[in-house]
Amino acid sequence: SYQPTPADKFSFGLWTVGWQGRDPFGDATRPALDPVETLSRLAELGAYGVSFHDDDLIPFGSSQTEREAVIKRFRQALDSTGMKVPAATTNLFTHPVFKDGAFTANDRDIRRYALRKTMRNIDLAVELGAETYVAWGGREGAESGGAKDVRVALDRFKEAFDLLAEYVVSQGYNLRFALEPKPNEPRGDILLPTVGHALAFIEKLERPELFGVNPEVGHEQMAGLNFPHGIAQALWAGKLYHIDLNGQNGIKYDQDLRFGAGDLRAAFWLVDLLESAGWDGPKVFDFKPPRTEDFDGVWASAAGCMRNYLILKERAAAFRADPAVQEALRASRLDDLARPTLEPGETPAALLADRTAFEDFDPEAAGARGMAFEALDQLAMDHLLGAR
Ligand code: GLT
Ligand code: MN
Ligand code: MN
Ligand code: MN
Repeated sequence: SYQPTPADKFSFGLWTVGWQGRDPFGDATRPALDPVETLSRLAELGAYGVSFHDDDLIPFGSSQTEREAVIKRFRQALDSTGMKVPAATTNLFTHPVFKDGAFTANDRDIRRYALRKTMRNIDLAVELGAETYVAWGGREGAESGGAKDVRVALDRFKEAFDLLAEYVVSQGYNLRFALEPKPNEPRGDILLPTVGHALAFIEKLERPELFGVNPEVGHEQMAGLNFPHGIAQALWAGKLYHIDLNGQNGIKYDQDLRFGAGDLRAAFWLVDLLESAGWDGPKVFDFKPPRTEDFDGVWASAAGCMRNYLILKERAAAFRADPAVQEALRASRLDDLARPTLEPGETPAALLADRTAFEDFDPEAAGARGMAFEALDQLAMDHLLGAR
């Protein structure tokens, strides 16, 4: 059945269904949603949890008393709906103070403010049970070359994450950070633009074990990259700490369509990968119900994200279980790829002594062997389209 349950661990950002449809050319098309209503609507649809930016829950500029009242009411709604908060994050992009970034803003006082704002919401995230802290540096970037000394900005980025990691450790929090790459929008160019950039950056931090990535489908696709390949490399590196699922049609603005819309084949291979890798973290939808929609459309869009994941999960399982697919995988020599290229303990000298590897190797014959990938891919297509 395609009916989600909390065991499927589907989670949504409060800002997703709560998006009011404001874009650079048009005003809001929907009123604000009460986060408490969001919790009950998503729970009814079968979701597991929500994540939030500090300002999604507690409006920017709230007094301490207002803040406490909001948190108390939200916590009660979590208890009554059974919804979880697997992750949280900081809004470091909406207020004009962050127009040149937060952790890498040229202005030092703004960088210090950004750190304090983040530390404050880390405390709340941990109180509400979050084990992952997402960090999307949407305004960490530039529109012009002279405006940002990128090497120096990366020093400041590292400084910020090293401080936050030290804070988390000193507080004894069970919390890891997931850095979210995006190539552009809202800045002309954003630092850590892809999964690969973020993975390399993490290795320069003082406590790399506390940092992984939060790849978002559309963000890699905005850069023309293969999302399942990016996820595979993050998994291979042991660095997939969170994932943002949505849909995107190629290299254009960040569409944040519901999961399954956009590049459907990439979505199929992504679900196949997550399921075969045994990904047991939450499956988080970071999408925007289009501004054409009223609230019925918003909840239909949210339900569609989960339904499409479950359909693709069933289609991927059918693909893997099909004997014709297993035969086709062998014909394409996936089993051979799984075999180490060298014998156990084989040295460079031993490889040099192996005449079959070079002197007696026939590159013409090997080059003439077909790979049978088209037949394999058509089987995948048949399963995806429900034709097998
Ligand atoms: C914002 C962004 C998303 C990030 C969120 C976390 S906020 O909507 O476009 O991709 O995941 O800050
Ligand atoms: Mn995201
Ligand atoms: Mn996006
Ligand atoms: Mn977004």
